[in-house]
Amino acid sequence: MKKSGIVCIAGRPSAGKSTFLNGVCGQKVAIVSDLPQTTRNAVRGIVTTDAGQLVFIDTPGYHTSGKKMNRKLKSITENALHEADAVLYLIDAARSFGEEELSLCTLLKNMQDKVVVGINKVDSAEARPGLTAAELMRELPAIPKDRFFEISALNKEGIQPLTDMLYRLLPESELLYPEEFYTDQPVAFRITEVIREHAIKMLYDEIPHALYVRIEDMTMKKNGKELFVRAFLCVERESQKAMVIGKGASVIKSIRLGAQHSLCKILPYRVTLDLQVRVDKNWRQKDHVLKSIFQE
Ligand SMILES: Nc1nc2c(ncn2[C@@H]2O[C@H](COP(=O)(O)OP(=O)(O)OP(=O)(O)O)[C@@H](O)[C@H]2O)c(=O)[nH]1
Ligand SMILES: [Mg+2]
Repeated sequence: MKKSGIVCIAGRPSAGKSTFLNGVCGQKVAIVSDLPQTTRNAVRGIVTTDAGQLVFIDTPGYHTSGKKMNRKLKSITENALHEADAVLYLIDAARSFGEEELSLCTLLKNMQDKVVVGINKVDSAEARPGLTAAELMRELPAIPKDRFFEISALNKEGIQPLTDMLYRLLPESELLYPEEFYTDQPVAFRITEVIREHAIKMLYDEIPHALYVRIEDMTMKKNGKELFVRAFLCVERESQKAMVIGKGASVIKSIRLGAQHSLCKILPYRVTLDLQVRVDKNWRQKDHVLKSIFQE
């Protein structure tokens, strides 16, 4: 009987969770950026091998703040932990062990038997993996010592021994998904995420958190060879709209072309985007918008 189960990837913002997910799946499953709290959903990435199936759930970076949106992000991580057979706790070894790491340790305290630790970014000159491991062992002493792995998610180094250990923690079971699946995300969601990734890159210094993407229309054309998508890039204020459009519409054009190019690489048909900017005042306070972003 093979081993199959759910592995929740947890860690503070920018620890490298989504980079790990993409590397281990060998596909672009989740969007990645330097911006803390890039991930806003429980994104599944599926790895099937001779040993069985690892169903990873990437989660939003765990961060304690009382704001409405952040409370929702935290609950996504907490719910994913509940359904997990194993937890991959990723830590950025290039940053000091701070408040955020301590709040994760509190969260994981009662499930240390399920935890495998990925000490990430060991390729970085600032990385202090020995120190990071020692601090974690002090906080979560019941995690067995053979469950610590030094990795570079970016360079895909040290991954195999870590996934071997994860398999050991999973139950014997049939595959949870057909073996050709590498994600269960609906196409419309992947499109909104890729547009948001390009928008974050272009607007990083200005308004990266103030954005969300809504799809207005999707039509398949040319016998399934081309998907036409009309989408709105939504911001909170009128003043932000001008930044997103840019001088001579140069910013919105770069976002559109960049997203279109990336989508053509990950989807099995050509994608043509019509991208417009809309103002949705104070959307982060609106329940119906948050519901649609969180796919509830
Ligand atoms: N040097 C180095 N950088 C990495 C590594 N893994 C991830 N990064 C970088 O760290 C940044 C954050 O990566 P993400 O994968 O988006 O991090 P995350 O944990 O998913 O972040 P949130 O979704 O915001 O919680 C990006 O700039 C990545 O390129 C690594 O192994 N080495
Ligand atoms: Mg992420």
